[in-house]
Amino acid sequence: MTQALQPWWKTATGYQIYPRSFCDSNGDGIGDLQGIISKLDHLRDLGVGFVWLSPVYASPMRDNGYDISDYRDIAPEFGTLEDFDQLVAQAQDKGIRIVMDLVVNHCSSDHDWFLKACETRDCPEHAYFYWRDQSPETNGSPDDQRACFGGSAWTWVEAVGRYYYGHFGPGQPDLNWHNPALRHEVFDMMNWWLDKGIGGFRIDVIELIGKDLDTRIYAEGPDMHRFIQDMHQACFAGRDIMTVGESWSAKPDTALLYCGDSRHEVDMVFNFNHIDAAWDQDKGRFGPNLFDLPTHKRILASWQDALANDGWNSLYLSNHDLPRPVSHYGCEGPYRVRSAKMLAMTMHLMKGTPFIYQGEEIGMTNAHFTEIGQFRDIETLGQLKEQSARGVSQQEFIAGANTNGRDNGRTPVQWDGTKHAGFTTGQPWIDVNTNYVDINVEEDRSDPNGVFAFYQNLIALRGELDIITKGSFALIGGDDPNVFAYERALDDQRLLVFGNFTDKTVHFQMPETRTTQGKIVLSNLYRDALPSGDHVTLAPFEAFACLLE
Ligand code: TEU
Ligand code: CA
Repeated sequence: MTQALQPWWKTATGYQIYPRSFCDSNGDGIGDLQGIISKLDHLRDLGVGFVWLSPVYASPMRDNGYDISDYRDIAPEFGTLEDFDQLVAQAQDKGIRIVMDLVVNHCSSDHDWFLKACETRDCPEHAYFYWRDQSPETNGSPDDQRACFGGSAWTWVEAVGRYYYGHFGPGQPDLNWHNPALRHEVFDMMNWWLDKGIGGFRIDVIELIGKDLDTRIYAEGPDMHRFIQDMHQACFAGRDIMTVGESWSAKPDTALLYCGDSRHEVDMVFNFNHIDAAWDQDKGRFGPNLFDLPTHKRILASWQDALANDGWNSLYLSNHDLPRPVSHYGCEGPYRVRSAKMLAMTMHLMKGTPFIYQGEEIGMTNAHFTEIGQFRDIETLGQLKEQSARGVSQQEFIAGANTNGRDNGRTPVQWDGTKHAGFTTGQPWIDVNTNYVDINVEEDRSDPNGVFAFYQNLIALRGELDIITKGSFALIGGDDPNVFAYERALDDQRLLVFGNFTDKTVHFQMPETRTTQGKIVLSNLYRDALPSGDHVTLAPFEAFACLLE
């Protein structure tokens, strides 16, 4: 049965670039657009079809660009609009689309809209934001809502005699999406970028744009889907683009409301169910890592089931807010390379679009900072203040931040073994991981059995086997504590995928005795066939995929 041609973003693999840490072309210690342009061949060789480019708009960089002060200009430290147009054109020549990060739940407190709004109540821009008057019962601030990055979510502005709302903090005032004039400004700006030929948008914290502060509903508010449908109608309809909304609230039973084909909202969501399931209830990401494989597998499988016949999954383990996968789920020691490959295979061979985060393709590890002064992330430093006030020691906090803090993924990409890992000829804005001499692109790519080569094969396999993008998904042995195994099926083909998440040799019970051997299509160790019988023995962090026809 011939199936309809799939849109490009269902067969492509994505690659996220955090521009500040990717590659510095002018020696100021900060990555930039020309640095990205200089590395496009690395991305072409890898085989990715699009880049998710974290924000490069003008910004005071309090949150490294997730606080935008001019939506229609490039931050000077990243380059110019001409550099951006050059990036889009040169990437396109290499078959790579540029998907931009769109942060419109909030802007920067340095944005002209906000500066005007703070001067007088009598300008249209004042109503682009959420304001509250002094509330006597709480002797000042309208309520005790805490901001994500520490402190109160409400900040006083003397000139207008009111408090404004900043979900993340005072430097990132929330935009009032209930105001049609604000929505129009945003949609107009989005179309300006889309008309420049970008491949789409990753939309930051999309679940927050429908917030209702009167009823204190912050995520997935009553108007969220209406606003996303407005956005789709105004900007996405009729364009050959990809849109993915970041939602920390989406669940399998709400997923289709965002990305169901008939919803005309976004194509995919980044959900975080498999991420924050391992977070401490009280300390969140700054607590211990509570990872449990059966829970992890069950969550991933629930998303595969929810979007089996409609909508589409994003597949990822890391991004600019998360720790490095080999450190968090795999092994930094003798099995680093093998565990990096296992993690990649078990994520990429599920149904959905995989996203590789910069450095993941060579198995970069967490930062392991030793001093508070090495941390740069606004959230980490905000939480340090809050947790210190609660008596948490610096050493205890550093341990938590090194486990799950956002700086782990923001140390510069390690290109080679020269000073600062070839990232910059200047002083890097954040320390380069000290293991760069051994772990870098040049070193890894020189190894035919390196992580990069494995990702190349994995991405190439996606293009060769329709079963990967079209087949059904079924978890095998969901309760097994060591192995993530699943079966993909398409017509009379089966693809069995196995990944051992431990540093031990383990035996995995097959659900039924298999007589056929099948063909190993990818493995991170040598293996020539799937053994017949009722179990499989897997070496530490071994992974393989076997095609049965
Ligand atoms: O992140 C959403 C976000 O809230 C996460 O930062 C998460 O809730 C928090 O780290 C929990 O510990 C997006 C961007 O990815 C992030 O980089 C921005 O800082 C944030 O929104 C604000 O724009
Ligand atoms: Ca630079």
